[in-house]
Amino acid sequence: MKALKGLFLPLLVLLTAGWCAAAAPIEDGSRLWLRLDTVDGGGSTARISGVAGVAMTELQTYWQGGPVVLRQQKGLPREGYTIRSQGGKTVISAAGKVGLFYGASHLLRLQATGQPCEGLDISEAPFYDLRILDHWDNPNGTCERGFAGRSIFFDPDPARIAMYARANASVGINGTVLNNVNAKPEALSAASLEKARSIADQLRPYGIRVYLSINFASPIRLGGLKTADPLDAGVIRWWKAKVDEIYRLIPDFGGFLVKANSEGEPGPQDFGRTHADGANMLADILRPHKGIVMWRAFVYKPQSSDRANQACEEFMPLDGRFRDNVVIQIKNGPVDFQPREPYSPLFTALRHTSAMVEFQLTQEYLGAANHLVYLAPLWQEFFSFVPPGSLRAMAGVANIGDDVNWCGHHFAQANWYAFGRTAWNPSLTPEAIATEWLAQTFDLREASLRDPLLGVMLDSREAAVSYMMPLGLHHIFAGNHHYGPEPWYSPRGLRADWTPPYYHRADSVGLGFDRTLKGSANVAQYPDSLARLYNDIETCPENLLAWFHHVPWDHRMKSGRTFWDELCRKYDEGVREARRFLSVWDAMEPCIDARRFGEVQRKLRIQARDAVWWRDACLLYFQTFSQRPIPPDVEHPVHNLDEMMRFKIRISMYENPESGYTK
Ligand code: GCV
Repeated sequence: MKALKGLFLPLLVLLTAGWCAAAAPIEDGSRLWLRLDTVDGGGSTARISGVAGVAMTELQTYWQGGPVVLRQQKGLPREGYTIRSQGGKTVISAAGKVGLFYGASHLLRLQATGQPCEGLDISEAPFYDLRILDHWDNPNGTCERGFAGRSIFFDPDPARIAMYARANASVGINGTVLNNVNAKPEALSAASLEKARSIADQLRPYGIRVYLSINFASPIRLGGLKTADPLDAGVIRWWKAKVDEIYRLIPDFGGFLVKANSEGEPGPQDFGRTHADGANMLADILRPHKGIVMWRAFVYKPQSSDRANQACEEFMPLDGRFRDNVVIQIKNGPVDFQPREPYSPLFTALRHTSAMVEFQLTQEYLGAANHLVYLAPLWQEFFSFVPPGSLRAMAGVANIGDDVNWCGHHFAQANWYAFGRTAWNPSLTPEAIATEWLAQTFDLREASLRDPLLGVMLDSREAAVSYMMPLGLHHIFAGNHHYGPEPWYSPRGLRADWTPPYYHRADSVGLGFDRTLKGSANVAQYPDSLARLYNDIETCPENLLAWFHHVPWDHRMKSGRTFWDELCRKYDEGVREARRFLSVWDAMEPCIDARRFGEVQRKLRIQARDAVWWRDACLLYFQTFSQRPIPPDVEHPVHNLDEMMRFKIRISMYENPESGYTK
C-alpha cells in the first residue's frame, strides 16, 4: 500500500497543485503556526469590543471575520472559555483575561484552519492546570540537548519573547522553567533573578508563570553556608530568604524544579536525608506563596543491577510522604526518553503522591533537529497505559532556541504545538493535532494535498524506532551526544550503564535485557496483568521484546520469521520509510514556499542517509554475535563495520550535518 502511495503521490500532487498558493512567498518559519495576515488598520478596532488586553490586540490584528465581543464572566473555569455566535456577533466569555486569550486563539485557529466561524457554541477548559515547558538553558547561553541555537533567555530580545509568549498561549502552555535542571547555583543570584523578573513581566499578560530549576547545594555554593542539609535551621532560613526575594520580584512565581541526587547533582541524600525531606522543606517555604515543587524521579546509580528499576526503588518507600504542593516529575519511560520505552512503572505504583509526566520535545534521542519525528503518537501510546486523569500535570523539555525557525527543523515546531494542544486536551488525537498544524503552518487544508504529509508525520515516530532500535532495543546511541549508532561503545573504566552493551547484552545466544522475574525482575514493578504479559516471551508485545527479554536469535516471531530475520527487516523498513518521507516531501514542492521546502528537503535527505547508517551499524555489529546471514530480500549494508567503528562522530557533525559523517 505504501509503495503504491509512493508511485501515485507525485502525480496526485501535480494534478492538485493548482490548489496551492501559486509561488508562495518565501518564509523563514519564524512565525511558527501563527501565520495569519494582519488586518489592515481601520475598522478592526471597532469590530472587537469588550475587555481590553492581549486577546483584544490579537483579534484586532488578525481576525478577519465579523464583530467579536470579549466578555468577562464569573463562574467559568479559571482558564476556560466559551465562544458563542449570538445575534450576528461572536461572543467570547471567560473568567479572566487569559481565558479570553485562549478563546481568541481558538477562534483564530478556526479561521486559519478554514473551519466554520459561524454558528459556534464552544465550551473549553484545560485538562491540566499545569502545562509547562522545561528549558534546559544554561547561564552561558547554551542549551543542554538543544539543537536550535542558543537560549532565547540569554540576552532576551523583547520581540522574540513576545512571540514566544503568544505562541505558547495560543496552544495553552501556561508555565516555563527558564533554566536547566542541571542547575548552576547562580540561577538564584540577584542578577539572574532580575533577568527572570523581566521575562516573567513579559510572559504574565499571556498567563505564563515562570519557574526555576535550582541546585540543591545553593545554600553552600551561593550562600556560603557549611551545609545544605534540608533539616538544618540555617539552611531553611537561607531558602526562606531566597524565596521571599524571588516573590518580591515575581509575585506569581510558580515554584522550583529539582533534579537531586541524579547524575552527580547534589541532593538531600548527600546529607543523609531523603527525597521527601528535601522536597518538603522547599514545599513548606513555597506554600504561603502558592508555589510548588516539581521533584524529578530521574535517579539512577551505577551500582544497581537494572537502571530501569531504580526510580521505583527510591520513590516507593516515600509514597504518601510528600507535601501536597510537591509533584513528582517522572520521565515517560523508566530509562531516558528512548525512541520506544514501556511507561515508567512509577506512574502506576505511586498511590498517595502527585505525579506529572515529563516528555522530551527536544530530540536528544531522535535525530536532533535533523530528523522529522512527530512525537504526539509517542505521547498517545504513553497515555494508553497511564490515564491522563491519574496525573496532575504535563511537562515537556523544550526544543526552542534562537534559530530563526525556533526549533531547528520546521517540523519540530509541530512537537511544540502538539505538546500544548495535548496538555490542554489529551484526548485530541495526534492526527487531529497534526491536521491543525499543517493547515496553519503550510496552508495545507485540502485533504488530497495534506494527507500524504499527515501520513508522514503519523508514521515518523515508528519509522525512527525501526531504523534506530526496533523490537525493544534501547540506548545503543553514540556516547555522550546520542546522535548516531554506537552499539559497541564501551570505553574502559566508564560506568556500565553509560554504555550500550549494558542495554543490548548481545551474545551468541541472543539480544536484549532480561527484565523478567528470572532477570532483573523489572516486570514486577508493573500491575499484575502487565507483569504477566511482559514476563512471558510468548505474550510480551514484540515492540518491547528486547526491552524485557534476552531474545534468542532464532526465537520465532508472530510473522513466522526468526528474531534475527525480523530485526533485519525492521531496520530495513525504517530505511525505506525515511526514503519515502523524502519522496512525499519532494512531491510537495509546488505547494511549499521555496525556502522552507529546501530546508526541510535537506533535513529529510540527512534523515534518509542517517537511517542507512543506523541500519548498517546495528546489523553488521549484531551480526558478529548472531552469526546469521542478512536475509536476501533485505537491502544489504553499504558501509563497512570496521570503518564505522573507527569513526568517531563529532558534535559539529550533527550540528552541521552537511559536513558529513564519513571520513
Ligand atoms: C539535563 C539525560 C540527558 C542529560 C539530562 C538528563 C536529565 O541523561 O542526557 O542531558 O540532563 O537526562 O534529564 O536530567
